Amino acid sequence: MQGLFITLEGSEGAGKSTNLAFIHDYLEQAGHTVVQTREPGGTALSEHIRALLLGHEYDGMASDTELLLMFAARAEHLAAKIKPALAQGKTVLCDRFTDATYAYQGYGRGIALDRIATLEDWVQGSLRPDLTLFLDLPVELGMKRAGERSAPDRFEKQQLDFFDQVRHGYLERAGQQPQRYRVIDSSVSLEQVQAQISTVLSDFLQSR
Ligand code: Z5A
Repeated sequence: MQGLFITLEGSEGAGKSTNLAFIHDYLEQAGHTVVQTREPGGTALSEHIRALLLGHEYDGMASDTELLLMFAARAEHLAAKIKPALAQGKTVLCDRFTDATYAYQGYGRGIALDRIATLEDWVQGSLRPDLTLFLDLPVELGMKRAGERSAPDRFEKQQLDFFDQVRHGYLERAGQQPQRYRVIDSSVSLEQVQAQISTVLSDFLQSR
């Protein structure tokens, strides 16, 4: 039986890294064999592409280059890791996926969404996440939280209006695809965030 494909998304400073281990543990305790991975990245080649995308060596990279590198990394990740794991019945927990491409390259950079959809169909075929958790919080609060971490990468150096567009993109897509997307209010305490996550995962697993 094909495994479950669960993705975690978040606007800047929303707490993805903080909550990944919690989700991983929850799924394992529910009896799933979990393959945790991330995008861009997840395989040796895709991690090389990640370094190009997030580092500052190519700060002026064209938006189309950025988009195509995201999908190049994704094609490799799907072929070498995600699809084989799903075929073995494993649950794949992926830190960001194509919703991030719509949000950052589409809504953030302004690339036409139908061009992204063309690449999505080409690279993924019919594969889409079974469940996407979107950790949401106001941009100012997210930037404040993120600012208290390490030096910013190429994306984290963007301005407030870019992240406003990214958040708007995620929320718009969540509204369009309510069967798959669950929006988690991440402006509250970690305990309250994880209580919401537990409810979503419990409902989702019961519905399968
Ligand atoms: N990207 C793209 O453009 N297109 C694509 O297709 C894909 C990705 C796949 C790297 O992603 C970049 O790639 C990303 C989008 C782009 N750029 N950005 N920005 P990433 O996922 O690797 O990086 P990230 O977005 O910075 O995520 P992160 O490392 O998981 O960070 P985070 O969501 O901001 O979470 P955090 O580090 O767990 O939390 C931030 C701080 O808040 C930290 O100090 C926590 O202790 C604190 N925190 C967390 N939760 C709480 C609560 N509830 N209360 C108080 N404080 C909290």
